[in-house]
Amino acid sequence: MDSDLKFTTDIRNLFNLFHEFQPNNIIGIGRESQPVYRHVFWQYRHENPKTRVGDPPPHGLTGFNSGVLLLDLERMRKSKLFGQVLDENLPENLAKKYHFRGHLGDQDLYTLLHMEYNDMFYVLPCTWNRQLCTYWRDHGYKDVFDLYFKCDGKINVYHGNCNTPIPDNEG
Ligand SMILES: [Mn+2]
Repeated sequence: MDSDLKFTTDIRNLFNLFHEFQPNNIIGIGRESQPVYRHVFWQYRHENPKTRVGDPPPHGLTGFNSGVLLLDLERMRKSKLFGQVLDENLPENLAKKYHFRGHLGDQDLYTLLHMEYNDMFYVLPCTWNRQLCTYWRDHGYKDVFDLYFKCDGKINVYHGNCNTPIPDNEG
């Protein structure tokens, strides 16, 4: 977990989401709640107009935010595919295929893997990583911002990313 999170519920309830994993899921992670990967995948989207890559929820491959992660370490160690991620140049090949140049560290890797290997990931509901940063609203994406940012339901974990204050009355 990131250090800029605030829980409004028992952390046990987060751990219990491991039970929601499908057999091939090895990592649980929430969607990125800004259109940053719509931006990063711009060229791929341009060349593949019907792609879901970079599209908003609920049907898009939106990209991930790694502020909250559920890592099934046993499955990660046993996964042949994840072993290839660590040992071979698989990430480099995917980056070429998707014209991907990231800048957000580990979540870029998870995002890129999701484009190719959907079922490696359990997608956490947005209420478990409610990101508050609105940087991209004012940097060219006002028209689609809310499609990404919207998160209905009772928030379990607030994420004050890009130094956004978490209001005191929220949890
Ligand atoms: Mn953070």
